[in-house]
Formats: sequence, C-alpha cells, structure tokens
Amino acid sequence: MSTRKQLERLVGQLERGGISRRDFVWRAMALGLSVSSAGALLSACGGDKGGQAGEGVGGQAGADLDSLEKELHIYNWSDYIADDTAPNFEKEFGVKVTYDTYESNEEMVAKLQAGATGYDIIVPSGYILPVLVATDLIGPLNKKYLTNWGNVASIFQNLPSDPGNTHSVPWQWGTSGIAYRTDKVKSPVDSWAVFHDPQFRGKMTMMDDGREVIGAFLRYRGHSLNSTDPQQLAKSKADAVQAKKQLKAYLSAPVKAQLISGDVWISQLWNGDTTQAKAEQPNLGYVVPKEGCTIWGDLMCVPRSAPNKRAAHEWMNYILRPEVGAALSNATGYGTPNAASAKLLDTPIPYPTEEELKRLEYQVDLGRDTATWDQIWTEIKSA
Ligand code: N2P
Repeated sequence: MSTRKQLERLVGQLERGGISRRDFVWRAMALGLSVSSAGALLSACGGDKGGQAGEGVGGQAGADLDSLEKELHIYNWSDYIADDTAPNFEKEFGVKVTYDTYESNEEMVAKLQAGATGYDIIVPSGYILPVLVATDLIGPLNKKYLTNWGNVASIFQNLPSDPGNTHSVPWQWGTSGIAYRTDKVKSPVDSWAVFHDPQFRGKMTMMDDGREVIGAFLRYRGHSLNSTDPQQLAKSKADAVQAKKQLKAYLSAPVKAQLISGDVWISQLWNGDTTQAKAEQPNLGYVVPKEGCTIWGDLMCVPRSAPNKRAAHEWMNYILRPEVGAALSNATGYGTPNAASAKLLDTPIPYPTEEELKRLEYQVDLGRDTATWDQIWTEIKSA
C-alpha cells in the first residue's frame, strides 16, 4: 500500500475513534511524517480537541485548577537538585514530595510511553518537547499560577522547543563536554579524538545516551550533531564502535564516583556533574572539545495524566523564586535560566558568549530519523 493510502487509512481510523491521538502521531511518524507534520495533520482532522495551546492544563482555557493537593510526584534527572529544595517546599506548602530519577531523556520518555502515570512534573531537554506535545503526553500550563514567570531570562523565553512558553518552565542548562583527571592525563584533552587513544584504554567512559555519543562523533567529523545524513551517520557509528574498544563503559551521571576514585580518568560528561565531582576531587578538568558539543536546556512540564496539577504549578512557581533557583544552581553546578537567581550565585555560570556558541549546538527533534538513530545506537552498544 502506498504511504498516501496508509495515511488516509490512519486518518479514517482517527475519525472513527479507532485510535488515540497519541497512536495517530506515532503511526504517522512511522510512515515518514515529521512530528510537526503529524501534529498539523492531526489538527486538520479535528483530532486535537483538548490539546491546543491556551487551554489550561486543567482542561479549559484559563480554568482554575483544583485546590492544592497533598502530594507531588517528580521525575527528574539524577543529581540535579539541591538537598533542601524539596524538603523546604514540603514544609512551606504541606505537600509530600516523591522524587524519582532517570539518566536520559529516552529512559524517561520510554517510561511515559509505556503508560507510566502518577508523575506530576517531568524535566525533559528541549528537543523532546515537540514529541511530548504531539503525542499528547504533556499538557499546556496555566500561567495564572506562575506569578514568578517574569524572573525567567529573556533568552530562555519563547524557546524554539516551546514557542509561547505554553508547555514548560525552564529548569537549568548546561553542556555535554569532557571531564578528565588533570593529575593522571598529561597530554592535552581538547578533542573527541581522545576516545580513540589506546593509551587510555579501560580508563574512559562515554555517556549512556545515543544522542550524545553519536552526536559527539558527528561533531568530531565536522558535522551537525543533529545530522540525518546516512553517510555521516555511518561514519559516526564507525567512530563510536572504534572508541568503544577503549571504553570502560557507557555511563552518565553515576560515573562521578569513578572519576573521584581514579578508576576512570576521562569521561564524556556534563559540566555541572563535573563541578559536583570536583568538590570531592580537585584534580578534575572540564573542556568543551574544539570540534564542539551539545548545549541543552531542560524544562519542567506537567504530564496530562498528572494527578496533582495544582501542586505541580506551585512547585514550578516556587522553583522560579530567585533564591530557590540560585540554591539549585549552587548545588548542581549548572546554569540558571532565572535572571533573578543568576545574580545570587556563589560562582557565576555565565551563558556562553557569541564566540563560544559557535562551537555549541542545541539538539533538535529528529522526527522520522529518530528510529534510524535508535537503531544505530543499538548497533553500537551491541558491537
Ligand atoms: C544532571 C543531569 C544533567 C541533565 N545529572 C542533562 N540534560
């Protein structure tokens, strides 16, 4: 059957109520549509009832949310919050916070797609937003409850991943470069090439994250870390497989303990996690490789299925307070998107200059090519 015919059939199923909006978008993407075209088709079919920007997360435009619930369930990256952020919120608001963690966007999305409900706040990176919106996993926010929104720095408002700030409140931002033990590694670390260096065999790790590993070797060869060019991707895969021979493991945040102990000397790692490790191991350096790397911003969102939407909004508004946002960045080592918090940081983490931004690149949603990337990552891991 031609793609066109299959799409027509899909539209028919949607109109008859035979499939959910979420399934519609996934299947349309499987047929080669980008997230945005699948979303546009969904709107054209009138299948977007209840999913439009401007509609409050409570169900109707600007509708009031329920009164404050007694619980809040947060699902966030590990090592990404100050020790007292949640306890202080619990005390002040009388809300019990449950906090679960994940190690990658893909891990979090897979859990939601598998039907996990009960989370009130998730914290994906920007490139994940269009997928979560199109598949109806998150809903628009009710701005009425976000009275501290004005503290958000203007460069973090109206992000390409969330035009109009309808679905997210920025959490923190950072880069994905290379952490290394300055006392063990005597040659300069300034390039992704280091992961091909046999002298560090067994002493190196890269992140357990396909977007980051494939992206790093794309940059290494001078390409965009969002490339969908088959030849560039094939080369990146070959580079990653060659690097794998020198790696101890694919490990993200948990690698910090091994950098501190000296079991690992060189790691693809985020800047803030490196700063956290440096508090315990001063012989740690961090570099944005000369070929460039990822810059990302993570954003708080409210799943459609969230049972405690009012508490979720109070939480986001609390995080937007100047001193709460500053404490967060002081503890994690990441940059704050909050202009009022930035002034209060112990050590300023300035947003990159124009010159620095030339080597940094935001990830974007890969649409239909996501499946190709997933396949390549699976092949790298099993090589
Ligand atoms: C903190 C995780 C950083 C988030 N451990 C990367 N987007």
